[in-house]
Amino acid sequence: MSLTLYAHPFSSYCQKVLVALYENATPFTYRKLGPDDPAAGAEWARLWPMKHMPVLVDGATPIVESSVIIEHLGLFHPGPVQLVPADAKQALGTRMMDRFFDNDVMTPMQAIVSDHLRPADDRDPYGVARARAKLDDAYRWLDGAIAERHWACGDAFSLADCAAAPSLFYADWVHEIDASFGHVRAYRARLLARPSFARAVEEARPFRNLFPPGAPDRD
Ligand SMILES: N[C@@H](CCC(=O)N[C@@H](CS)C(=O)NCC(=O)O)C(=O)O
Repeated sequence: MSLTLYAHPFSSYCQKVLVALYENATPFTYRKLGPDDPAAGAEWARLWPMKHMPVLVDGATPIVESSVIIEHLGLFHPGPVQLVPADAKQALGTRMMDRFFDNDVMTPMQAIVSDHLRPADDRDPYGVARARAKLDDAYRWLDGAIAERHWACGDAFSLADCAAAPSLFYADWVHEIDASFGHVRAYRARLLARPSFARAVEEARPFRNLFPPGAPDRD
């Protein structure tokens, strides 16, 4: 069955899925969402009225939720890089780290970014301060968790690293990872050097001017 991805290159959750696709050189049709292609946007809204990206269509079946999409790819379009371990017990650890990156890094990062999109009178300094504190908690915990690991769950690149790459990439932009969290900084650098994520970052580079808080001049 042929695969079609509705996504935007600058979106963190879309990058998470793009990393999985690039890891295995999985062929797909890229329907880029944006003002240049209103037809793609209309198809996407029909496929998933919640209007979250990314959406993958496999044949005629839409699949939503980045983690589910990556699990789907592993089951129906496997490649040499197995992103979710076949062993059910080992897979639990991978899914736990995937949830950590989505819930504890991506969510507070998005809260800070979204605050910049609010009208000036409707900003939420309390929510932003809480999000910054949550990111510090996440960085602190992660620094210990990965101290002796190359990737999020050990030696093998996994679903959890697909989630980690864009979440740490953008989280560091809005709330810099303190130098005292050296393991997290080094892990983020390893993710940036991974060819699949490096490609996603390059493809997103032309959109940096759209980053609501303003993109830093690095990475
Ligand atoms: N839980 C979803 C989250 C997807 C998500 O939040 N995507 C963002 C782009 S990074 C989005 O679609 N934002 C627009 C919206 O939620 O209306 C997933 O894992 O796919």
